[in-house]
Amino acid sequence: MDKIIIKTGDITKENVCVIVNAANSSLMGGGGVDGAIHRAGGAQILEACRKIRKEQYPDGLPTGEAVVTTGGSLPAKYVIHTVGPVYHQCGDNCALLLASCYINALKIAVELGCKDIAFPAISTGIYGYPKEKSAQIAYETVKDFLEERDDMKVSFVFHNNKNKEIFLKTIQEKR
Ligand code: AR6
Repeated sequence: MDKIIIKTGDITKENVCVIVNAANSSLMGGGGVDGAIHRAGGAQILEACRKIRKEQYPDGLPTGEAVVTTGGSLPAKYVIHTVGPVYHQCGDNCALLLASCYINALKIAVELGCKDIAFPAISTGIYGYPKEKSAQIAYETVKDFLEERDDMKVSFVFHNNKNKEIFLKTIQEKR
């Protein structure tokens, strides 16, 4: 399916309308892809996150939800920040919460009028989601969504080849 692109790289370099950040509920930055996005995107992103916290989510962004900010100095125009589930805390809701991250981000991208979006492998780093399980959920969720929208391109951007290979292997029989 050429509406889905699977690649290795640094998501902060993606020249798309919107990239997705695997944030935490504070929206104040952190390590992993979150840290990379804030570093590369500059202070404008943090400023916008502060405003969202103050005006919309004083207690933090709940897991599975998503919000949008400027892309600051990134090539991407926007960043959608979502909070993935912490694998050892989400119990029976893990799959649903992870799928919500993807769905809510895609919905915002449509509202923004974006025709392309790039995702990192949400929750598979510090939050410990098993990569095979996350691959299945991410791929199926995006694939289902794209069945309704043939004008949208979705990239899955992996930080290294190993993670990309795990993803490809897991989804192979579903392509
Ligand atoms: N481009 C693409 N993928 C990346 C990049 C990058 N520049 N950097 C890392 N990854 P993680 P999480 C991959 O830990 O598990 C933060 O501190 C990485 O290899 O960034 O959702 C937040 O503030 C991994 O596969 O996000 C939260 O506190 C994937 O991105 C917490 O981590 C996600 O790893 C969120 O944890």
